[in-house]
Amino acid sequence: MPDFDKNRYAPILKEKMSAESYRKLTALENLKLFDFVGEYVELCKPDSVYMCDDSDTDAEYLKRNALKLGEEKKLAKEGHTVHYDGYEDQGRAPGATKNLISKELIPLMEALLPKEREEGLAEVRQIMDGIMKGKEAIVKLSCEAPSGGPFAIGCAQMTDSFYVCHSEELLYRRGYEHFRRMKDKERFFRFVHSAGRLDERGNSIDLDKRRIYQDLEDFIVLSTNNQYAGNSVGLKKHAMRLAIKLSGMEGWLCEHMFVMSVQDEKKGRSTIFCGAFPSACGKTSTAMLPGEKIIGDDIAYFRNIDGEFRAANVENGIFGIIKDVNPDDDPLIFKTLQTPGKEIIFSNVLTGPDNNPYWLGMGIDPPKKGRNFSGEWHEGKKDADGNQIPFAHSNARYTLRLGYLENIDSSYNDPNGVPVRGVVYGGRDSDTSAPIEESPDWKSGIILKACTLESETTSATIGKEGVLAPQPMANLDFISYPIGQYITNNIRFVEGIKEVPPIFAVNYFLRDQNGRFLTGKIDKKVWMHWAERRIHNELDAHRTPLGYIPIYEDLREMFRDILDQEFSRELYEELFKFRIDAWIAKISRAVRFYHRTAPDCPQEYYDTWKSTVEKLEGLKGRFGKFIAPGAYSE
Ligand code: SPV
Ligand code: MN
Repeated sequence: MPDFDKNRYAPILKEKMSAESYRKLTALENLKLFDFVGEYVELCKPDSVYMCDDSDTDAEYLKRNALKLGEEKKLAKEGHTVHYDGYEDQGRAPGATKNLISKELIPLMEALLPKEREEGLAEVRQIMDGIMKGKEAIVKLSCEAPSGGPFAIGCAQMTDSFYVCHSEELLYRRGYEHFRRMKDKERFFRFVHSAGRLDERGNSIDLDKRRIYQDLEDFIVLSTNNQYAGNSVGLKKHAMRLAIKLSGMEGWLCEHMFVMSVQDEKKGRSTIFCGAFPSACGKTSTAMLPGEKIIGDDIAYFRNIDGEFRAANVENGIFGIIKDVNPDDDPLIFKTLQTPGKEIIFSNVLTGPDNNPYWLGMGIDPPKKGRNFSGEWHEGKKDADGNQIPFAHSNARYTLRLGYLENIDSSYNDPNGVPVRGVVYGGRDSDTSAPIEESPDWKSGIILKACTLESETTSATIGKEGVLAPQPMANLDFISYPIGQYITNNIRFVEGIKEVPPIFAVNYFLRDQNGRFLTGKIDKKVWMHWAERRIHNELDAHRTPLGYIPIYEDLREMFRDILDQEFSRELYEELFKFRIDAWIAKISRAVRFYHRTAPDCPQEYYDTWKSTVEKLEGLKGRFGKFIAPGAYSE
């Protein structure tokens, strides 16, 4: 047991912590944790410090204080609360986010929010000096992925926001007991967050001093003057950036992926998929497809365990986009969100005069006034630039425990993770990629599908929406070591894997000339079942220059079987024609992107992109601009 009484932080911690909190901290016998708490209490100067353990009493304390301090307000239904982030704090803030790295690495990481480490630390530490004055700091321990297995990582959060801790309580597994079992030497992630000075609505005032700085050498994240969960909740995207760095060092992967299982009830088969989609591109709704089972909707760790490709869901809950959650498109989530007695945090929705939450695309007419992310709101309210303020924000969210969902997969808590049989990459483009295409092999899937993934920007990050942006592996916002090396690690991950899962590329956003979506929202269920049956070698496919697509008759039958819908050959031909020019343009954009952002990208990958473009150019002579499904062979 370390002699904590002789530690330089003992006096300050004893002064600011109750005897019980101090006992809980020292009982873990973890000097690194003690020093972490001491160092940041000394710097941030909270009035008091509360140490949580895994008890329900402490979980209640967090909830109660979030309400008492006004960070959350009770809604009409029991257990439901609403939280508001500031008007300019409604999404992740890439402009304020930096990966702190050594000078030598900066030229290799220009597109990855780099900042020289010492300089960044000095800057943010200055902002943090005294930032918690007048407040209580909470120390909450959690565990990413189920404790007791190879995936688990301990996490220590210190914050002055009870909302942040309450969110972590819903989204992650409690970790005090995990820390008790952890040896003193074991690495864990650390996060310090402060919402900073608050206005009368309880929102961060000093947004000019908003910083989200990842120290990738010391595995610690310092986040100031913000509240939106993607900026404040340490275990979410901060931990993800740290985990990506760690996985790169240790030879595993941390991906921006859901984990779900497709159910073939007739055959009694459950097949696990992981899927990467940039924010707001259909990830949660794929993971939550009716009739299938969910394991996680946002972040997955992959490990090779005895030659098996296994994944663990890092989280224990969902921080999901609420826009368009309605009884038709997301029946399961909609039902859960309407159920009293579940502990759910709604954020940045409209609170109506009836004290119920309303959101965009809910399928219900909202009240004409209430409270929203702009404060008191009434229909027609305008912002400072004269633009109408919508009744709810398009990045409004819900936070709930996975365990509330009827469709949770029973394996979601397995410390050894689950065996992955298929990997999906989903982009968002209106005129290039087919609804589903299987790659011929893992490497080609990574280089031609995952690396060329693009998305139109969405409201999940602050900035202009609707701009086509490269999104390698849907992970660009979180990759924390040079991209070339990251691609190589993705390719090499399957070395030694006995059964390498096929890679499928999906796109739910193809449009016709009038801008209308060509596919229905529920059609993704058919694409996923097609992938499932391909994995089990039950279906043939047509060859394309980049992979395999479904045969019309198979889809017609599956649309009937699964959705009770007719699927016309005409629509099939339109959806699955191979768009040669669009693909050449897409690959060329990727090449320009890697030239600009990944000086360490191996020549071999450029050679693949170049030869693919040449091959496609050559096909134009034979086919024209489009290749009809079935017309191509190798
Ligand atoms: C995403 O935007 O990818 C999310 C929500 O999962 S956030 O926590 O903001 O990153
Ligand atoms: Mn995400």
